[in-house]
Amino acid sequence: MNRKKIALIGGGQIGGVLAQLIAQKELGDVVLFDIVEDMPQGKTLDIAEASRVDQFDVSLNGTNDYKDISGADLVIVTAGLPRKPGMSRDDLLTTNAGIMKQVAEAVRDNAPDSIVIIISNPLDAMVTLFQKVSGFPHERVIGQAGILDSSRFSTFIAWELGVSVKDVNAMVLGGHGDTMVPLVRYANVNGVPVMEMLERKYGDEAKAKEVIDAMVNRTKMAGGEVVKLLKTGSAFYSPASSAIQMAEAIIKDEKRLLPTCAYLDTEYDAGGYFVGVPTVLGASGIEKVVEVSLNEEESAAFEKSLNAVKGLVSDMERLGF
Ligand code: TXD
Repeated sequence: MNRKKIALIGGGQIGGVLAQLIAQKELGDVVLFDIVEDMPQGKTLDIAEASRVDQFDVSLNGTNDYKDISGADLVIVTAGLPRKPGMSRDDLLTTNAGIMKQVAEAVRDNAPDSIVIIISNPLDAMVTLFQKVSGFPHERVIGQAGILDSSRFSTFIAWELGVSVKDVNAMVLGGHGDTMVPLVRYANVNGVPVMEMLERKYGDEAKAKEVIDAMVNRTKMAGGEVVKLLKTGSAFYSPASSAIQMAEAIIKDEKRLLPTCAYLDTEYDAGGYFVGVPTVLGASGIEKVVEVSLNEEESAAFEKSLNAVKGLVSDMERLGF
């Protein structure tokens, strides 16, 4: 059987979960790369030793040598350093941009035909830098954030309405930060508008608005909420699951319509930036950018988020990347 080869660059919290999920779903053979000596080898050996229990036949290998990612079909990047106390935003940007430049060069040299999913923060800037350094076609460099943010929004809606999260459809667009844009108007439960269900639940439009605004705000702050509880590190289960949904759509050529950080040329008047929008994901990566109609308020919110991304990218350029 000609299994896909999936290279994971970064074997930390998210990288380890990615490796295990890929194995359990038998999406492909895994090569887990990290600069920490022997750590990726230990994590992949540990996961592999559960193959009988988890019933998977894919292979897992850990490495500290980029040569071992040679010929990968799909690459998922989590390499980066978390923000340390006293570290400024620019310090973090400089550090992680330096790492991403290194990673992009190594992936370009060892897996030139791969499709790349970026997870590392600051997400929209890291996707931009990876594509710039690697020179890969835009459609083969994709950021993971919108699926996570949309899943968080959907989960909060399901809890509030007491319905199965499986029936909730709610999408978040824009940059992966405080200016992200949960699209309330498009949110529904199997076609029933969420706002209609809230107004019926509370019998009051103002109360329904207050409740949905609270969920929108919780979605925007959800990353920080988990960081505050964990105290060391950030969310890693949900980002990993979100990236696996993208990996599956690409590997199985599913043509899923999913929110991802994608390159926009003329779409959404973005003019050449990577930002979170609805996209169709398939074997060639981003197969289509889906434009949805936005009302005045939504357009203003999207533009504000796009401008935040543009600011981050120009900061990165100011810092020499
Ligand atoms: O959904 C999203 N996009 C975000 C992403 C959600 C949550 C976390 N977000 C970001 O993902 C987070 O802010 C980080 O930038 C990345 C990875 O998060 P993770 O929790 O996995 O970080 P870890 O555990 O610190 O792992 C990072 C690994 C670690 O093992 C380092 O040794 C490795 O990156 N690392 C490197 N690998 C390769 N090459 C270089 N230069 C390198 N430097 C560090």
